[in-house]
Amino acid sequence: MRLSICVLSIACTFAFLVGCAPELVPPDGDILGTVLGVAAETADAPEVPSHSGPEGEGSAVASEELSVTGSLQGSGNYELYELGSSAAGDLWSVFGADIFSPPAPMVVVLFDANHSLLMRRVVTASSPLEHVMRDASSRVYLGVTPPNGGDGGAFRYAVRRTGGHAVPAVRQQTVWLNFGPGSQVEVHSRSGISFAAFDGVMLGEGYEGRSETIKQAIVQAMQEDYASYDVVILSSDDGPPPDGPHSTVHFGSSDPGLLGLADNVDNYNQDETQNAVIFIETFARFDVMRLEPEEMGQMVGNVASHELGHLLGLYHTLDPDDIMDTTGTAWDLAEDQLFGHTPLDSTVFPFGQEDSPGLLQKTVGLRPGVVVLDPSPHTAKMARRAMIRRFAGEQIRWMCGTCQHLDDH
Ligand SMILES: [Ca+2]
Ligand SMILES: [Ca+2]
Ligand SMILES: [Zn+2]
Repeated sequence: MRLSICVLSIACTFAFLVGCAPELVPPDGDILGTVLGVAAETADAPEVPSHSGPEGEGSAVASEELSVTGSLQGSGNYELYELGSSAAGDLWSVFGADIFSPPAPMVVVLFDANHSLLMRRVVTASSPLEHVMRDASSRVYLGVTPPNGGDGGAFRYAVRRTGGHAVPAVRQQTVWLNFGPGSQVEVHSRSGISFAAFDGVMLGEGYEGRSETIKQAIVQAMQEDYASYDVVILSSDDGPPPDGPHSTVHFGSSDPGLLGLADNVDNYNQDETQNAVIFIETFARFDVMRLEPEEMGQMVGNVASHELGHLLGLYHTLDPDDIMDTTGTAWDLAEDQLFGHTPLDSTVFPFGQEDSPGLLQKTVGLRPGVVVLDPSPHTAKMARRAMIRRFAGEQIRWMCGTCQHLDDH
């Protein structure tokens, strides 16, 4: 097997990929990284010279098994290595080599040719990253960055590609929405939480007697968000939990800092029997917005779709119109959000995107009857909203003469 590699060694807070993908250079960004473009065609190719950046260094060797070595410290710093093309059924394995004592845990990711996230893992000496390619990709990139709250440090990884593995089949997911009471519900390895059945008044006094309207809006929002995918969403109002394997989204309780919580980010939905909770009472803080019951239901539904997204393998993104976003305002959260193809939140990786529709399609598959996923309406809607947001922001600045003539006399 031959691997053709191109090393992109970048370790700067605002560095972006150049050379192989010049379109990614932001119009006003600084290009601080240096690119080493090397095509090593044979297993005995010479070692690629290492690049010493201002805050990191890295190198890679082409063979059946690549060795990737570097050092990174501080959040926002990362390195990218181009690993060449890859076929569906290729298994990529990234092992931490135990040469440092102890080796620093680092976030290791794989991106496809579109810089969309394929897999993410905190790699340590005992915890490798493994990923079977669902689709062929003309390029695969390996990314390394220090973990959140971690210092980073030196790393050396063995990167192995072996072909011919079975592509994991897509698998339907059943989800039960529990609006009833909960007893000792365990989520994200927290101690069990108990709560009473959902009631609109938990969201604020203005929602007293509006429980049914709000619940319907929650269920409708979630069913819309997952309408293209093979996800069956059932409500406790329609019956008891299904007999077969299912995940549960609970609606109850409160948390001082959270709207929702999921067991984990379950890459490609390895576990069909997980829990998430939507902290209904926390939403009472939005009572001041005087949202209609339908709007409040939309807001809760966005969060529920977000937590279910984690249970199906989705990470945080940076687009207030996207369901996996965490950066928007409460007003953004009260509007209809969508699964989109959007930039990753920097806490996931400081580069790249998440193609949520693509990942859901590869994980649970399309709903029977949906033949081809057409993301264009979603993409167009997001683009339109982004344009409106920019337009509104500019209008407000233009109309404020005080700011423009603040120091005139
Ligand atoms: Ca899961
Ligand atoms: Ca929606
Ligand atoms: Zn989240």
